[in-house]
Amino acid sequence: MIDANLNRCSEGLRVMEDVARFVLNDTHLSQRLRILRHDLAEQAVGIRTGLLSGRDSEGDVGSPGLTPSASGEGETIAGMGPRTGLAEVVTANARRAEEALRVMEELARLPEVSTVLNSTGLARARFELYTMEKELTSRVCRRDKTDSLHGLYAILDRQFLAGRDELAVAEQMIDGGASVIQLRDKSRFHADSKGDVLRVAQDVSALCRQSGVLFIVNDYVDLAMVVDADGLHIGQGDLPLHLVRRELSIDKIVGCSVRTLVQARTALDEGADYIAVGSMFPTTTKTGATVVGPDMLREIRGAVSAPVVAIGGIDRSNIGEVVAAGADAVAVISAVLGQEDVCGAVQTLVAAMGPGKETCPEH
Ligand code: TZP
Ligand code: MG
Repeated sequence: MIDANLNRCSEGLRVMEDVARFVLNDTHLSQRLRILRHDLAEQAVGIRTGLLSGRDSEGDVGSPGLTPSASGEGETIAGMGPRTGLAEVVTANARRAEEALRVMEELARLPEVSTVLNSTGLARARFELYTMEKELTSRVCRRDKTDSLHGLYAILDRQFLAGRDELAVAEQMIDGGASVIQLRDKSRFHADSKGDVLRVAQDVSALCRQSGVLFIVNDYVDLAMVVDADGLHIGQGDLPLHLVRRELSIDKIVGCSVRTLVQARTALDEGADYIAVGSMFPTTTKTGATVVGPDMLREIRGAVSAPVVAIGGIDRSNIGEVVAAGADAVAVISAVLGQEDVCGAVQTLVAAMGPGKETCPEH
């Protein structure tokens, strides 16, 4: 049992470590997982030869024999079915390692085992692993979302709809090829209008989910939570990042508006998943917006590895400039909502972003 569980645990930890290392490029997290794996191996150093001598893989009644698959297509190894994504791989392997630690912890309570395994140390390792599982799962889920932060980031600003229906406009944005839709409402919900925004947010959230488009709520963490949006976007004057992060579930992303490299670094240090740099050009949409220009975008792009969204005064005439400055995605309000043909406006902008960013409407 000790031999099997030492192997189980280090194998599970190794999978987690490799995800942190090769997928997330996270030195800190992969190092923490490696230390845990090494500490465990160290505990068993004195008994390794004895464990190997007692190993009988062929005679193990639980060895993974080949069994016919449920679908009838060939054979699978029992308990080794397909996984839906990397997050599931992380969960399965964390469980495996945690269970193995628990088994060893129980064995370490026996007098004959307590001389080689330390139950307190194993319990400590298990709790450390629970924390790392949460961190790693969160990072993998959020990375899946930020992977979609390319192309056109269309902002559905309720104050720029000129009487049009939100859901119809969102549909046109999606048809035009938008990769992300953000719901923005700066009315501060006069009187009883918060219920209206909630209904709109619910509808647009469902539409985006169905269409595979990322849905972000601007400013309001409560709305983002209630409608299960993919994430929240905040500015420099909004609730601090660590507070919104605490409220949102671990798979949600948070974007932050910045004007300078210092603000960008601070936002990312505090846990932002992406940043929006603006204003790129003069705009009348946001009062008091400071124009920082594509040069600021270029500087920030060169200094950070997180996705960078360009925003402010961007239209078909200048979108190429911000793409050339390194924008991963381009956020617009008036260039889309200022046009009667929303779908066409989005298509034009997507096409102007250049090859690789263009998409074709599916319906
Ligand atoms: N943040 C910086 S500039 C801006 C925001 C929300 C306004 C973007 O709107 P437009 O019409 O695309 O300039
Ligand atoms: Mg804000």
